[in-house]
Amino acid sequence: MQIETPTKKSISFEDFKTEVLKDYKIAVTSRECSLLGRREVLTGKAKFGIFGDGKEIPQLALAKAFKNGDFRSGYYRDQTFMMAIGALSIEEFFAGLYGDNSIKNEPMSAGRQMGGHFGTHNLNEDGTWKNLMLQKNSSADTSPTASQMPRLLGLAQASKIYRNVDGINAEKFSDNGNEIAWGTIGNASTSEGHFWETINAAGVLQVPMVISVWDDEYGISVHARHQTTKENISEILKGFQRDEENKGYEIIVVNGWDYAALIDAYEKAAEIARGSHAPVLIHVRELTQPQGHSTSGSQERYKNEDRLNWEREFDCNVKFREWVIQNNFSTQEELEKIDQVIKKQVKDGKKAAWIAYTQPMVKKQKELLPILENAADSSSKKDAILSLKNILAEIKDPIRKEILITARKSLHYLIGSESDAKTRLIDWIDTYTSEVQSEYSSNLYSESNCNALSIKEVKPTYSNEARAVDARIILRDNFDKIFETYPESLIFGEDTGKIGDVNQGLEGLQNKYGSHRVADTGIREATILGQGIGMAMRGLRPIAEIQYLDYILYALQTMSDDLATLQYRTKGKQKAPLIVRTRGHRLEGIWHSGSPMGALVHLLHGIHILVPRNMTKAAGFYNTLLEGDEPALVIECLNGYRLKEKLPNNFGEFKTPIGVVETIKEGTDITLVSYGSTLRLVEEAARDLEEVGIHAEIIDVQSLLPLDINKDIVKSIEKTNRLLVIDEDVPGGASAYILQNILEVQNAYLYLDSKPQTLTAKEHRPSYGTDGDYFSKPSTEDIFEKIYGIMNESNPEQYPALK
Ligand SMILES: Cc1ncc(C[n+]2csc(CCOP(=O)(O)OP(=O)(O)O)c2C)c(N)n1
Ligand SMILES: [Mg+2]
Repeated sequence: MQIETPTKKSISFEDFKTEVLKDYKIAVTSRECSLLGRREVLTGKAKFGIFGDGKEIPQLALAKAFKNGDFRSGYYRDQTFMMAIGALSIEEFFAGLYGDNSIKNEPMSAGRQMGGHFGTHNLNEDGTWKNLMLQKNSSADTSPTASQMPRLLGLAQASKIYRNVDGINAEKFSDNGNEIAWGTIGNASTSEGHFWETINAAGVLQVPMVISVWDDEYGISVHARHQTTKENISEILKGFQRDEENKGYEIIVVNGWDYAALIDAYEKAAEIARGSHAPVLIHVRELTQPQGHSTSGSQERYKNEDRLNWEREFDCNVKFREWVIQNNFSTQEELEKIDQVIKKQVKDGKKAAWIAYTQPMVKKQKELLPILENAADSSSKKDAILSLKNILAEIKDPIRKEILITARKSLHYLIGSESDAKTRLIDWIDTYTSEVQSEYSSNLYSESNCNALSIKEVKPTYSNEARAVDARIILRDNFDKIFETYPESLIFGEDTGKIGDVNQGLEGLQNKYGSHRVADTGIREATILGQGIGMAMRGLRPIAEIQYLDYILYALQTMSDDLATLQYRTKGKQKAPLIVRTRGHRLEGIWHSGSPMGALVHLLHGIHILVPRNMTKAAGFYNTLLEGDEPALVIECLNGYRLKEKLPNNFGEFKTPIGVVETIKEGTDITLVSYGSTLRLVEEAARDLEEVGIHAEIIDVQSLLPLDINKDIVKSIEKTNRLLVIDEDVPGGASAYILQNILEVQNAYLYLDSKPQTLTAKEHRPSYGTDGDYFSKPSTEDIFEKIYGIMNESNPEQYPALK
């Protein structure tokens, strides 16, 4: 018998039945995981659970349309999808719930994220790319609602680039741009700005993005009437619908319990997106939450009886089961048997995950107990240590924290005593700590051979007759060389394309390299960042341009939550070597002379933050970064484009090292540490100070994250015994961060004869008028007087008071 439903392809009844029953098993397995998962939380074995129950059936349809090379960017409801593509087993699901730190047991995030946050391994052990065309890919989830959206745009745009740009080695990433980026988002999360920004941008860019809205009418307890105009996302998006005259979206509405209709919907969406690169929105309605939002709180508090009854009836698994029986794919009895087998499988899988999670720690507990006993025997505080030991011995499945607390508290009782037993305890604590600490702290940055810090400096070279040119020319000619050398590199941003950026650092390059590689974008910083992240995750080398540093705040959430955490939250299994280019520091007014470097440093650990003092240094950073595999933010000096710099003759080759400071003036009396635009003022002040007999040494830190990896600043302080850190951030901002490093990490306090100080901008934002900077940020006179004051205090005879 041949049947026509539900796909257009005609397949035999038997084949279709096999597929339906396979789906049924996945749906039941996933549901059973959710049910048992909740129990694990209620019994205290897991802390928190957020599950995919009530969303199973649409995810099976999505998985059918999902091909190798495709990417998902979704959220915590997608366990069924992950199971359907073979990327999540029962054991792994529970390992995630327990927060197991072993990447082998918990491949999604090695216990770094809550359960329900998914991702695939896209990198080899050495940090190089796997062949992403041989697997189904999921970018690593993040918890903030809609934070998956900006990245989704870039994942989709990568296909557009691969289809339209010649010369890129796409073997591991693309087959002529046929890959779809599939997004998922909850109905309530569509209220976020990121959703709207991404939807508009994908419509403009016409990229193969299929976004599914899982609509269960709620966002935790808040009903759609508080979330969405007309309570209907597809209705209000109708203006985006494409037609004969205009490109736009294909919008599909389908009920989440209707297996056959869902398969049709996803097949149609895939055809459109793969073929024409038009984006598609699938509004999946009438979904439910059988167990409520998560394990914290119960839905009975905000759903009435009618709603709860409706949810029971329209539970997608219940409806699917009815459909399977009605269409004679199986019988009630057969399905019950399947259900029983799966219940047992899930229970067994859960047990196996618990054992795999707890056993290594039980082993350590057992190892520690006799060491504690021996230590107790050798101590006058025997009873106290034995009591700690006994408490630990009683814990059935101890976690690392409990084991280490016991060991360390016991050691505290041994202060002042000496014994072999104590030495053994100390060794055990040190070994165990160093063994496990990396499970929690590794991979914030790349640990591969091409991490940015391993790339060596290459100095710019100059011909004898080298001219001094407007500094923007140096950037332009260097970018030219970059685009010539790296076909996979591209740059985009506001005014980046046609006019070649607002300061013409890209002048003429769109004509030369085409509008896919040197591109204008809409005014939408968060998704400019997202474009970069997504494309970088698919093997391209994007440079995302944020027009001014003051506007990076729009993109900061995406940088901080997504880009900065990517390596860490996947324990090095995904990377996005995105370069973010912007310009800032002093110029004019609140929104064109910001230098919020402390704020950025604090929020962006995981991204290199580079603050070149001129355009040659900046160009050198771009060259370094393109050879590495890490994300970075490069802040060019906004007032530096028209200053003259000597024209190098090795564009594309000279490299500014990352994390290495540079001494730009030698001196013996005081060490001045600064960066960026402020440095020119520091240099001026230092020249003036020479006139009064003060010889200052000036150090340009060049990169804030990481900062002075060779600890060179302290070497200068050993000589000068005095320190002033100068910048134009607020008091306690980046200058305090630098000072903390110099005092605490580099131990400079050992060599100081004067109070180490900072000189910063005022705590308000810079005023606009022509003298706004003068009264808001440190001036040459401020710097001079501050330093003179320090010298006066140390030797009033030689440096009599200024006033
Ligand atoms: C930016 C942000 N705000 C708040 C939260 C807390 N939060 C987690 S899930 C959620 C509701 C999301 O609802 P919806 O998008 O409809 O997805 P559902 O859980 O219903 O599938 C909220 C408010 C969050 N994770 N991120
Ligand atoms: Mg919802």
